[in-house]
Amino acid sequence: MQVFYNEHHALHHGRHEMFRGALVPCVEVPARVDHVLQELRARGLGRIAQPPEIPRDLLERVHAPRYLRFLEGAWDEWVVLDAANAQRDAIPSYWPIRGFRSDVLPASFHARMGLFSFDAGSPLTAGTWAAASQGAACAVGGARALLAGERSAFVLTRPPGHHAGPDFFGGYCFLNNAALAAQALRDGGCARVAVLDVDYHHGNGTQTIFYERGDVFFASVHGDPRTEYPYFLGYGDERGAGAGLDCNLNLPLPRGTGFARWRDTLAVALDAIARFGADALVVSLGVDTFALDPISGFGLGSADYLRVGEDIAASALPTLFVFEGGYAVAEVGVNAANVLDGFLSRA
Ligand code: OKP
Ligand code: ZN
Repeated sequence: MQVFYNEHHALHHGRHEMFRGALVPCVEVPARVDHVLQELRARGLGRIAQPPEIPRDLLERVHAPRYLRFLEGAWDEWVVLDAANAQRDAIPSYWPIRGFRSDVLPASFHARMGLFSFDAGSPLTAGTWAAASQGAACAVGGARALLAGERSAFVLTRPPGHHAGPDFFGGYCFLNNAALAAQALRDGGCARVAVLDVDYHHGNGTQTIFYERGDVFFASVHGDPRTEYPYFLGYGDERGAGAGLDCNLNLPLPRGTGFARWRDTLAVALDAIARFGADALVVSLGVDTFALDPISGFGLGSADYLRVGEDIAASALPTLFVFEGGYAVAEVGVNAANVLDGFLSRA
């Protein structure tokens, strides 16, 4: 399996995230991806492939140009405000919620930080753009591998992507790698693409990007947003709109759900994807469904991930795995590699 590894991922290394009134150490750390790479090497599982340059017009088919311009220059703006800022990451403080204007583009950097984000837990750092844009390039490389006839590929990148929307960052995500891959597959000739999101957290960014489109189906199995992040999207009654009506399927499950019920729910998602008639599948592969994950609440065990890979392979679709969450750092490599091994054993 070709692996598009983001060798610049460690340039994004947040120091602290705002969590319920305290600045706490970031959980989305470079060691996560290092462990996955190490496990792939130990198993002889992947061949590292070079990502292509990412075309600007592809970025702009998924993200708003003014958001991309902001993200690209944000760190430099932040440091110009105060030389001491080089020692701390940028975190938003003000958001234009209901009744505020979001069409304006304030001169204030702090105002634009809020305009383009939805939480205070996703620090923007000196290397955020370099890491995120290189990660997005890896996603495009993976999509092109499928277009060239590969049955599968793995995009091993961070920061993750599935919370990033058309013009906002949050949930540790800045550019939506899975959405960019799906768009690249569409542009390369796949008429219908499905995104299956198995991360513990609802992929609100991916859902929002494709909500009114009938050419990309989004299915997600995740912690019930009534109690779980991102709280304000991911409910079962969100079915898509306009041309995208019935092309969005949310399958929320209560905190504490174990593998048997989770697997039955995955089958529901895979069934809907089969009925949609996708030509290719993008999997937002979060392994924060693991029982020991420090920020999540499902009960999957390491061996269960082999079954997850097997079940996905049974769809018989060209499949691109895009790495998302998974914060039990010591086990994240084994769990992610198990999904790929399970897939390959049936592909
Ligand atoms: C990103 B992904 C923990 C607070 C949780 C945000 C969770 C983002 C998850 N300190 N805040 O979907 O794995
Ligand atoms: Zn997650």
